[in-house]
Amino acid sequence: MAKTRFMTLPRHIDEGEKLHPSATGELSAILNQIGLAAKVISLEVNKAGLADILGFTGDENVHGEQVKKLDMFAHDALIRALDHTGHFCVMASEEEEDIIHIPAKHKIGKYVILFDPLDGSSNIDANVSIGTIFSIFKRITPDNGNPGTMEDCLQPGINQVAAGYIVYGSSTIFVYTAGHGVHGFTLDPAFGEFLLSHEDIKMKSRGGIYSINEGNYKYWHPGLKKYIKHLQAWDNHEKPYKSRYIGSMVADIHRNLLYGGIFMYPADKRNPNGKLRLVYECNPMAFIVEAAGGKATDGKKKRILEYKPTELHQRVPIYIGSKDDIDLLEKFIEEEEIAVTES
Ligand code: AHM
Ligand code: MG
Repeated sequence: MAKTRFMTLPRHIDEGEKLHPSATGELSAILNQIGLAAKVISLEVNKAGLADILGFTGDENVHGEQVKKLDMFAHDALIRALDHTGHFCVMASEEEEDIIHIPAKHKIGKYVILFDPLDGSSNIDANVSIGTIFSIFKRITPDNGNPGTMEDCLQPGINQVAAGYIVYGSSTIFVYTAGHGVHGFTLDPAFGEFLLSHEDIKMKSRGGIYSINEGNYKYWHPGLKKYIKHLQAWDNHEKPYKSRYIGSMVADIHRNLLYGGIFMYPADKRNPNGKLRLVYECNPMAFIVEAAGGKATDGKKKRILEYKPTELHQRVPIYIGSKDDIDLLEKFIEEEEIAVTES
């Protein structure tokens, strides 16, 4: 009989840290706290829509408390799970304009966290998968007990020490990497524990799925238009690529990570920097996908992880997924640019 491993998220993180004698256990503690926030958010996401039926929408819930929008609920849950731990010197959230300081009553630590509390939130009302994304760095300002600064938050993605996401879908799944291997844990709602379900995820070098908002076709780079036509043509492959686009980056990339494929949010004529945010969305997803053997660039051969952010809410074009798919896309873009320069 196969042995039941009961590899919970805390145990897995703990065992991972034991492999590094210099580890202090801090990163484990951080990831565990994020797991806790994820359970709280997951419960609330599962109740989405019930508020109307139970008649407590409007300004106050049954307890006389303000009813929060789900994305603000997720934002608050993460801050409350993390700000008192003594591990962080500063935080930043896609839901807040400026950096978030650690309250003066709590110890200041050596880590920095940036997060998108609920990505794809326009999908909530339709019961479509959404997610939380996080990115962790060590501070670069002196670790002397002083609060962290904007400089700590604007580090290139290559400096990340860990990153992860949680998808609230048909089940809730927590995926993280601390740089070596990407691991996924599914929440067992009966135990309230994340259990190892996807060990050491490796991305196929070539996939069969492309994910992009094709409604923007008219505004695309001509090389991108040709690339998509190439994927759709029968004569170029055994069969055409499948088009799959949820409209939640975290869920789209999670699927492609497991099945192989390419996700794109390009620059176009209307949005020269695309739509997605470098520090909250692109950096952590790029760190995870690269750790699984995939690739993430801006379509012009620059790694997402090598961008030096200049502002917190900066956007960047992104092509992310199976390595050979990204290479081919870049070839199409490059060829078209050469053709334009030569004409
Ligand atoms: P959000 O952070 O406001 O939820 O926006 C980000 C989301 C991504 O999850 C998704 O990939 C993208 O927006 C979809 O945008 P579009 O509707 O333009 O295709
Ligand atoms: Mg988002």
